[in-house]
Amino acid sequence: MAVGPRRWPLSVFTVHLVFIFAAAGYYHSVLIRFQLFGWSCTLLQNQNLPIALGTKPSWINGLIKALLQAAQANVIAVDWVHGATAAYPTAVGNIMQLGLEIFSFIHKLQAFGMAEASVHIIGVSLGAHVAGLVGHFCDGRLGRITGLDPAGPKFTRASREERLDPGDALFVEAIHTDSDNFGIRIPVGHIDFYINGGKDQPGCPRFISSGYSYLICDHMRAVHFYTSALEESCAMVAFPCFSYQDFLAGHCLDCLNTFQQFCPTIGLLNNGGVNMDKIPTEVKVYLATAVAPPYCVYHSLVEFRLQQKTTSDINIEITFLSGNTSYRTSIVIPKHETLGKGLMTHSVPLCKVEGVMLYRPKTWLRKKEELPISVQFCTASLPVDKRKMFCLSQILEKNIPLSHRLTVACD
Ligand SMILES: [Ca+2]
Ligand SMILES: [Ca+2]
Repeated sequence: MAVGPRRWPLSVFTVHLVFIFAAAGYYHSVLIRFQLFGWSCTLLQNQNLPIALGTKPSWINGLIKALLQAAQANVIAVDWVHGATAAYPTAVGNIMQLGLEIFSFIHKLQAFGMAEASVHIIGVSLGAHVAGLVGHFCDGRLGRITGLDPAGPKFTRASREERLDPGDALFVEAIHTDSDNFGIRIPVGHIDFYINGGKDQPGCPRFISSGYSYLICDHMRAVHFYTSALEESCAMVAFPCFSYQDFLAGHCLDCLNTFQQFCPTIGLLNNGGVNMDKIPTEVKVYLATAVAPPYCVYHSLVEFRLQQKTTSDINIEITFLSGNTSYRTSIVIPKHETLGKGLMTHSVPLCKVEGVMLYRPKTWLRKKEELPISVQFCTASLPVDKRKMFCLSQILEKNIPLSHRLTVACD
């Protein structure tokens, strides 16, 4: 791989790979655990920041523990401290050799009866492209590759042979959390999860004064999401869409067209839970999350229909009430239109939401536009099944909140 001569800008990159050998063939009933110390964590030199060399990342034990609990599998962690503790372009230049070493290791395990299709490689950041190289050397016969925020710099314009791509394994998935900085922007798998749009993560610091955390929080959130998903406290289901803005606007409500029905889920389900003979490639899927573990939220469509068009935008605030917790969003019905919709996120299933409050805030408009409006409010959890939609018709007056019981049956 070509390595440019220029010094790479301030950057933090890690090369981490975790293998899962599914409980099959030679290793059936045997749990082999390789936990290697001295994991690499490279913080490139900058006047204001220290250099941390070969520090074992705090998340590695949690990820391995979650993997061992989620699957009957042999887990092998790859320590690459000497290759990764370098300036970023040097580390990038080293990944070919690392890929060959791991390929050779897999080849040796095959001699003991291990099937390539039983291998799942999880690679973090630069490690995702190492996984891609290994998969490329195996002619795409590995079972699965999971890229956790695959590195972006030097890879966005690289050839498919040089970076992770859908040809590298029977199923390739990527979880994008920092695609505006350290992560790759383009899709690189069969399914690409763009968490909260894939650029910035809720709860991560937005100012450089937060130091190290500011630099890596978005990037490393992919690891924390994945670990959380393995712990299976709740499902992280995602939905195909053109963009995150379209997803939030309620334009992408199911998986019928792209995946024939089943929506992809982060975790260890076969092919991400998608049940198709041939899974399409480079499909962007979106989901929103909470700010802290277990991160997952439920997504519901909220929509309003007016009986009559109006000559000004209608703004309506919606609040879901569940116990002492409330979830809020607002919808605009554009002037001269009758439909306005959006997405509500909440940490309990819609069937556990007890009430809904609708509110049309007061604005400085002409008297005529202050008149009560007749609306139909509807909601349904994603993926939307129109037969299970909850609807109610109301007259909304300005500045007068309306509360109503919300009764949606649990599946
Ligand atoms: Ca590749
Ligand atoms: Ca970011």
